[in-house]
Amino acid sequence: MGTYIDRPTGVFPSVCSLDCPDQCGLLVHKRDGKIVKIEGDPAHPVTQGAICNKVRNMAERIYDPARLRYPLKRVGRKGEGRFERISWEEALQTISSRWKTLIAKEGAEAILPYSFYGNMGRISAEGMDRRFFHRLGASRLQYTICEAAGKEGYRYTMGGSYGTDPEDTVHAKLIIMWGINAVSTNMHQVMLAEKARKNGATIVVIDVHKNRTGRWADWFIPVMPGTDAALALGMMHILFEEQMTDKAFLRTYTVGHEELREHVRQYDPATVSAITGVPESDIYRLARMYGRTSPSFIRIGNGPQHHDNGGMFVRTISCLPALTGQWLHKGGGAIKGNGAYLEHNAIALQRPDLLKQATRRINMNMLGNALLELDPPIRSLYVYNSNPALVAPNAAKVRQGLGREDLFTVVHDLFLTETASYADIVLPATSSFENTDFYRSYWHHYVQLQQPVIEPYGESKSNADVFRLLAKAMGFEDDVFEDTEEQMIRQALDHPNNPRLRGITYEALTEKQYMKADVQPLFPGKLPTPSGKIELYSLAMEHDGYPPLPVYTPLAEDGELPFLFVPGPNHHFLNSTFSNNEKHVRMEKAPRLYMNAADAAALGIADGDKVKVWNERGQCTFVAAVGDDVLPGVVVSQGLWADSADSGALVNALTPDRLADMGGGAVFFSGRVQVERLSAVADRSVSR
Ligand SMILES: Nc1nc2c(c(=O)[nH]1)N[C@H]1C(S)=C(S)[C@@H](COP(=O)(O)OP(=O)(O)OC[C@H]3O[C@@H](n4cnc5c(=O)[nH]c(N)nc54)[C@H](O)[C@@H]3O)O[C@H]1N2
Ligand SMILES: Nc1nc2c(c(=O)[nH]1)N[C@H]1C(S)=C(S)[C@@H](COP(=O)(O)OP(=O)(O)OC[C@H]3O[C@@H](n4cnc5c(=O)[nH]c(N)nc54)[C@H](O)[C@@H]3O)O[C@H]1N2
Ligand code: SF4
Ligand SMILES: [Mo]
Repeated sequence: MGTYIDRPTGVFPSVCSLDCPDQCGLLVHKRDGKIVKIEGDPAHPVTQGAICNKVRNMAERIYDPARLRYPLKRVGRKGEGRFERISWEEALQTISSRWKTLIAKEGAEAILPYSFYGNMGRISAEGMDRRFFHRLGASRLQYTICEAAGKEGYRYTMGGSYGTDPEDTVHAKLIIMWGINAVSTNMHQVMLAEKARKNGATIVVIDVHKNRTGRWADWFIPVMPGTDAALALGMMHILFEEQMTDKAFLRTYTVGHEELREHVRQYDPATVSAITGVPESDIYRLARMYGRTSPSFIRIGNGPQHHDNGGMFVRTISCLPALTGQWLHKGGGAIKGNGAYLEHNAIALQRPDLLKQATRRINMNMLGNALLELDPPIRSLYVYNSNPALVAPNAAKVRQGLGREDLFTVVHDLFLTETASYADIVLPATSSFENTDFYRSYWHHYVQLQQPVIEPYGESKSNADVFRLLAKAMGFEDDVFEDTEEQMIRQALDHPNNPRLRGITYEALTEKQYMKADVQPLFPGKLPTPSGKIELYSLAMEHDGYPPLPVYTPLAEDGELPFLFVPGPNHHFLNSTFSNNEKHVRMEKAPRLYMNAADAAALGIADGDKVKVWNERGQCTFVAAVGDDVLPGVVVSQGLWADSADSGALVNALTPDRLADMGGGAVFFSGRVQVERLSAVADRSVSR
């Protein structure tokens, strides 16, 4: 048989490695050893052959002339981007000798690894790397940039990331997309919802921006940013008042429904309307629709939890399905994330036992602070699977930190990213198609295998290989660094604590490519909450210093500027990935600022004008998109644009780096800004 690499021409099964809930099954077409086409695998039960435009054009990224082929050392100033080719030997020698000296003088905690899920493969993202940094005794990163607040909020209510099986949502009769731009960010949930719609389902979208998803809805409900918890509490008020709750379900499977009923009396529709900007009549209509339709399904998005009150938002919304007993109806319930069903053996994979004594933890959302203010200081930063110079909040601070002359920085990536331009040493990374790894979705219930399809590009190496080499260079003799990818996959999937993975083995995956975990309905059953039930009233929250019942808390103070600024992701990039690929940038045209016509008129701004957006943290420029896609007082942008696009839209220059109410989460969407007209610009074509 041989491996896929040995066969220069053919079609090979694969999986999308990007940080996207859909985790599509792919078919990679190869001719003469090169990828010529990437399409969806029609046999994949969830993704069914459909993939996004981003990945359909992935080959252009894999073979982009700007892709890194060999290690580099910096010869220019930090951030300038001038580098010189070096050998792997020199790169590893430089890193290990700098680190050995540093550790002898200041200890290994002076070293900070910084990473995220640029590649979702578990070995690439949280496998050999963790072993290495545990053994090194480095400072530990808190992985909070994405969904930390919401995950915590959901856990308080439901005990962990357990939701509806998305494949069942075709049976739903009401689907609420709550703060999720699913057409762009979870397209297969949209495909499933379309099937439900053909069977009579209504689709409601609740968002601060009428984007692709809002336009696709049967009913779009605009809300003021950060106020959704109040809307959900208003719905609960009506559900109780109008006897639309499922009393048997509440008695059997929840704790605190009586306290909750009393508590939500204060959230009457008039009060809620004043907070959320949603008319009273719409609050009634939504609550009655929710109270009278079964099965109803809520897809809880990531957007609203990127606010100061994001944890409590998810905590609150996740109580709704219990009120009407939706968890007993096939396709009913909610999804925030489904990662807990597929939990693998992280202890075997990551080997926390290699860490001899606990080291400090550093929140990745405060990277600027960590680099500029920590005592004892961070002296060395090792970045992989992430591009913090673009994606981390308060970019000016982050870049000031990255610019420190005494900070020894190593960046491992496929491209010379904005972050890499600050590195002392840059290492070239393989793409996921060049590696062996396993993948588990945080939305559907499948585990998938990646086997290498193409040879490593130039001298590039996988994350696992680099950490093996670094371990050797550091003189670590532990045999955990000898494990192959295949062995690591076996160790990770051997997890007696999670019987749902039973039967999913390395062998079976090599044969089947994707396998569904054995997930049973949540109810009847016991949740891993302290009470075993859905916690509408949570003693654990009280213990942790939160109100035990869901509440609405206004956003934190963020100065006096008039607009709330919501800079989310866009359709053709994946966070900052693809923002440096010409084709993807062309598809996005230019960074736009969506604003309400009334606000624009007051500021003398016309559709298509160039505008400056600023606050005390920084400034950006956009093309104004004037209309009624956002409420007055709100401005929205989309996309994490590359410096190289010269767009002037480094949106994180404006975002706050304070932390959300739970989990140390990021608050990208709770910043205030001012908008100013720069010039009337000819290019009206890009404003829509
Ligand atoms: N095309 C594409 N797909 C992606 C990504 C990408 O960059 N591009 N990123 C991936 C990643 S890492 C993630 S985490 C997910 C994120 O994908 P989503 O879960 O869709 O999250 P966001 O796009 O951040 O925000 C979702 C929506 O929340 C809205 N929103 C913001 N604040 C509020 C609020 O207070 N209330 C309400 N109701 N809505 C609000 C925004 O307008 C946006 O439409 O997508 C993944 N998929
Ligand atoms: N303003 C604003 N900021 C945001 C967000 C937002 O909505 N608004 N969203 C936030 C969210 S939800 C997230 S998840 C973060 C995501 O932020 P990041 O995790 O930084 O994601 P990307 O920007 O996609 O960068 C991933 C990098 O990993 C590299 N990479 C890919 N595969 C590999 C590999 O195998 N090895 C190595 N070494 N490198 C690899 C890619 O080339 C890319 O440069 O951004 C956050 N930032
Ligand atoms: S980015 Fe998402 S939708 Fe696109 S191919 Fe990957 S998993 Fe599928
Ligand atoms: Mo994310």
